Amino acid sequence: MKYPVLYSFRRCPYAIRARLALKVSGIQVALREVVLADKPAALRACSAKATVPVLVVNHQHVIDESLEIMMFALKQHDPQGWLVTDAELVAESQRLIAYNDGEFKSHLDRYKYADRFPDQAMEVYRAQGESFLRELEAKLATSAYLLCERPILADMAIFPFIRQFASVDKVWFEQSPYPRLQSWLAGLLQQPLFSSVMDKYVQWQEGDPVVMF
Ligand SMILES: N[C@@H](CCC(=O)N[C@@H](CS)C(=O)NCC(=O)O)C(=O)O
Repeated sequence: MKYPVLYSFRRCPYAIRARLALKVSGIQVALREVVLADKPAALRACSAKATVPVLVVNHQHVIDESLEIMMFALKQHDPQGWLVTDAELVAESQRLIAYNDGEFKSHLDRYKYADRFPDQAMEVYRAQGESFLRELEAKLATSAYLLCERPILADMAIFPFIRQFASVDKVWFEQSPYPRLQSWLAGLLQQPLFSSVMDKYVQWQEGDPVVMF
């Protein structure tokens, strides 16, 4: 296999951020669409935790963290300048992404799958998640994107998760007191780059022809 292999799942926000970075960097990969309830043995064989996304480069170099896949891609080619060098921006970007992937993701899961977490009502989980929405809304009051006047790594790594939060109850999100966040999200979703990473693929099976992404 000449190309890196990407194990992906269309709707997974971690996989979306990885595909965004791979696509913008122009790195071609062979895509293997995973169904989480029926993970292929080949995925388990290369990554014990078997989460998606996983990128396998040269048959042996396994990258099984979405942010690391983004960095791998952008370090090779970063035509939109998602990687910044300013130390303060880098630190703030890392802080936001860490909060997103940690506390916010946990609130998001509870809000999205509230029936699986019957301790609290859905609205309680949503309110917990909203503290991040408030923080992002405040950031967008001082710049067009989260940390500066153009989208950088933080925007691209975080918006797939805000998209998922918004989709739980679109009517609620559209009337929520976060107008800047709504426009920021809508703008990023309207980018051709986003639609270019959201094509639908059938579940990959061992022996299938290569599907280029
Ligand atoms: N820290 C990982 C998290 C990836 C992750 O948790 N992906 C979810 C799908 S959205 C997954 O594969 N879950 C495994 C499962 O449901 O079995 C990353 O950034 O890549």
